[in-house]
Order: sequence, then C-alpha cells, then structure tokens
Amino acid sequence: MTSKKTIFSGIKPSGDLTIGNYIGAISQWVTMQDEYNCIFSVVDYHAITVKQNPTDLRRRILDITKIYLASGINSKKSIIFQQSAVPAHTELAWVLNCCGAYMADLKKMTQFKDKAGDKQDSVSVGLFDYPVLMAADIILYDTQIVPVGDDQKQHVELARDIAKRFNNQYGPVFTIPEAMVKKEGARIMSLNDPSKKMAKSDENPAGAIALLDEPEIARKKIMKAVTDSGSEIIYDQKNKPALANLLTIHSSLSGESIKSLEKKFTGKGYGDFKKELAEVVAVFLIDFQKKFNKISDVDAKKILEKGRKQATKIAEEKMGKVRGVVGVR
Ligand code: AQP
Repeated sequence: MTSKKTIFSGIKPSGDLTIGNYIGAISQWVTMQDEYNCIFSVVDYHAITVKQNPTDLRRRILDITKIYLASGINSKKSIIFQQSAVPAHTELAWVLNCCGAYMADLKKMTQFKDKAGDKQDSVSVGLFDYPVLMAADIILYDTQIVPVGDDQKQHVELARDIAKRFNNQYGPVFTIPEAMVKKEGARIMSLNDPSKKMAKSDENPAGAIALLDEPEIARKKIMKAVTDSGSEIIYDQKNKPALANLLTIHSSLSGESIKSLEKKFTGKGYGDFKKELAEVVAVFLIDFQKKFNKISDVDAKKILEKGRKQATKIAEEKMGKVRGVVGVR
C-alpha cells in the first residue's frame, strides 16, 4: 500500500439498496478513490443478524457488487470484496468481543435499540454484537477514515474505543479510525415519515426508493410522499422536515443547490416541486439502471474474487499480529 490514507466502508445486503445508501454512502466513496486507498465490502455477515432468505441474500450480494460498479467504484483503484470470503473478519470480531468490547458500550447503541424495539430479549445475539464485527471490519485494514451516513457515526466511535482499549492492553496493533460524514445528504429520511431514516429493510416499500425500482414506481412514490403544512418551497429542517428531505434528495441527485431550488420554486407549490423531483429521480434511475444492467453476474464474481485475494493478504498479516500478541496460535 502507498502513503495514501486508507478508507474502509461497506453495506450489508439486508434489503434492496435505496437512494439513501447511494446519497449517504456510495456517491461519497466514488469521489474518494483517487485520494485514498479504498476498500469497499459487501458485509454479508452483518445481514444475517436478522432473518434472511438464502437465495435472496446470494442475489443481493451480487446486486450490491454491481451497484458499486455502476455507481463508479473502480476495481482497478479500489478493493471490492465480500466480507464472508475473508474469515479474518469474524475471527477478529471474536477476539475483540473478548479483548476490547464491553457490554455497556453495546447497550448504548441506538441502532440496536431502534431495531430490537421491545423485543430486546428475543432478537439474535448477533444483532446486539454487530458493532463489534463492524469494528473488526474497520480496524483489520488499519483504516484511517470511515465514510458513513450519520446513522453509523456511533458505531465508528465504538470501533475507536475498542481499538484504543486493545492497544492499551497489547501494544500498538491497530490504527485508530475516524468517521467522515458528508454534510448534505448524510441522512435521507423515509418518504412516509420524515422522523424515520429511509432504510432498505423498511417493511413499507412506499417510504424508500430502491436503486432498482422501476422508474415509474419511483415517480409515484415521490408524488405520494408526505409533505408538511404550508405551501412555500423553503428549506426548514425544524418546521418542514418532509420538504427538507425532498429538497436534499433533489439537490443530491441533480447537483442543483438547495438555495437555487428555493429560488426556482418561489411562488410555486408542493405539487410543482414534487413533479420536478419525480422527474429528477426517474432520470437518475434510468441512467443508473442502464449501467447496472451492463454488468453480468460473471463479471461481478470475478471482481469479488480479485478483491478477496487483495483483502485476505492485508487481513491475514494483521491477524498474524493479533494472534501473536493475544497468545493464541
Ligand atoms: N437513509 C440514509 N441516508 C444516508 N445514508 C444512509 N445509509 C443508510 N441509510 C441511509 C448509509 O449507507 C451505508 C449502509 O450501511 P448498512 O447497510 O451497513 O447499514 P444501515 O445504515 O443500517 O443501512 P439501512 O439501509 O438502514 O439498512 P437496514 O434497513 O438493513 O438496517 C452506511 O454508510 C449508512 O450510513
């Protein structure tokens, strides 16, 4: 590896990827490829923290790989690989469970509380422990920067704490990572409920636009999106959270600034704005899906295999050190 800083990030194949994943994560990664050593993973072991259909899971792993490529992740510049193909991730997660992670940390994780709701005693141990596997994913590669949406900041903070504790006990084995969160589009909200994040595993598909949604269906979802009271097109996160979310989506996909959108829609209403946004989203999806459909499963598998070899080399070297300092094989 060169003297460039290292970036690691990933997405779990737990549902169909949304424009939230694209705006908050993938589009940011694309622009970082020249400046950083980039490692992007399809983090499939994270997906099985909740029940998955194996056939769908296998399909989604390839779809995410193709989505990375269609978005502009270049396998000549970046490592693209499937997490479960590099066993060092789960091995390190176990070591960190024992040497670095505390129950109290995990109990504080808001994503766990949101996902488990009132079923905390009957969800899988994996759902509770998933931030430790995420910490392993990150620190295995001496990652310096983790580009994530704002919802994942807390997990990166935890990875830092775990790495520091491990280093305090065993010496300087791991680099301490930092989260990098984009200012705009860091959290795209549900189209039904602006207080909830747009999520790929949302049970109600009307709240999210999937990257592989039919453009006509996406158009209808935008037209049906909830709006706030009043009619003026102004960005006001506090009083007009639904409109603020739609303006962010428009600006992120069209490249037009929110200020210029406010100006363009002065004197016009929500209907006019939604119509234009529906068009912006449909045009984006048509173009994106054209690129996606050009990539075959065979090509995606070849890229994952190349990435597996590259990632294994780095990960095994680090695991060798970890096993040594801990005192196992
Ligand atoms: N709504 C969002 N807005 C901005 N960024 C988002 N991300 C996810 N949703 C939004 C970012 O995408 C990456 C995906 O990470 P993940 O799949 O490992 O986990 P996640 O954050 O739990 O994603 P989802 O879509 O919400 O999945 P489910 O519903 O399965 O839990 C991260 O960088 C995240 O910040």
